[in-house]
Amino acid sequence: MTDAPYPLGGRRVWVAGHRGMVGAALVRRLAHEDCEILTVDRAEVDLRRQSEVEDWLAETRPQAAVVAAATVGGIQANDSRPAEFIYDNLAIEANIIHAAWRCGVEKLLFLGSSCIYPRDAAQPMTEEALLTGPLEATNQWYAVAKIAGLKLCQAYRRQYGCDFISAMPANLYGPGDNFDLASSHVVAALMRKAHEARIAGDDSLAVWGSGRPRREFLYVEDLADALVFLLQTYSGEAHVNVGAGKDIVISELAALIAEVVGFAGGLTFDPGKPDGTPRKLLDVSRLSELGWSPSTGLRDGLAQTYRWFCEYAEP
Ligand code: GFB
Repeated sequence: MTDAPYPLGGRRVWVAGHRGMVGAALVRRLAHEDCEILTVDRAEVDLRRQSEVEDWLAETRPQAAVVAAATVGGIQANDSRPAEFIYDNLAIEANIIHAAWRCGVEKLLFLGSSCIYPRDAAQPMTEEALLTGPLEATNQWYAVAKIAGLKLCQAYRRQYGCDFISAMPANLYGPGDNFDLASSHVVAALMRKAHEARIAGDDSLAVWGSGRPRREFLYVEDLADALVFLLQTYSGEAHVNVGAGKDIVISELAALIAEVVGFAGGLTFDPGKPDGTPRKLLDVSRLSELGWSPSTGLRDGLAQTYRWFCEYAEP
């Protein structure tokens, strides 16, 4: 994409959070662009420490940066570790965005989440739904931090003219996901549980909550492609939703995962666990009008994720 408004060719691009599922996918995707990819390990730079972030940026001088670093987790992790979810994320994004301005980073892409929208937002959720109602209680801490990150980008754009943009993805899954049952999101959790249930010969798979909430799932390789597209082509104060364009009921997702994994037993539902937001489907018209759409269907994405799990993550 050499005729893009911001071609990456020849540029130094920092992926903050390259060990995470999103950052790692972005590094794989950026390898197809003619750019230099910069990364730094947590042991070297703690992104929650402002001076460490400033020193790193002053030394390495990237031209573009993607804020894929974050403290993330599923519904239970969000609900039980509110201080970490709000503090870590506020600190990481404030440090990176402020230092990026000071070091003259030309383009910065901040990553949020679809949980920034009100719990009862009309579906599908347009970008304009932001701050029109109360947040979902289980992840309000993370959501507030992500809203602040988006607002930081807007503020630095308005006051200093920085080309800082934000993308809000749907629920993500794919290679590199976290399969730890206490902190994982639903896809990784159910995949691991179905895998272990098949091996153990169990007759049922435990699904948290009622199974009735609906979620939209985006394959992480598709997200990485969208992020490269936005970096190169989009400049604006408005944030951009990135989604698959359709959602699925959790009970159906569980059945689909069981099928992909080859688990033939039934499903049980645990009402002791929270359902969270009833539905989270993004309106992706803005992104499709810009010219991007996803290419991986849910079944294919789940099959590829399961192959990755069996090869690299099976405990
Ligand atoms: O993926 P998940 O943890 O995140 O849960 P959220 C989605 C739905 O799947 C919820 C149900 O209704 C869960 O109750 N679920 C069923 C399970 N079985 C399981 C299971 O074994 N593990 C898990 N984790 N869920 C998170 C937010 O919300 O999504 C974050 O807390 C972030 O802030 C992230 O926005 C994308 O979609 O509910």
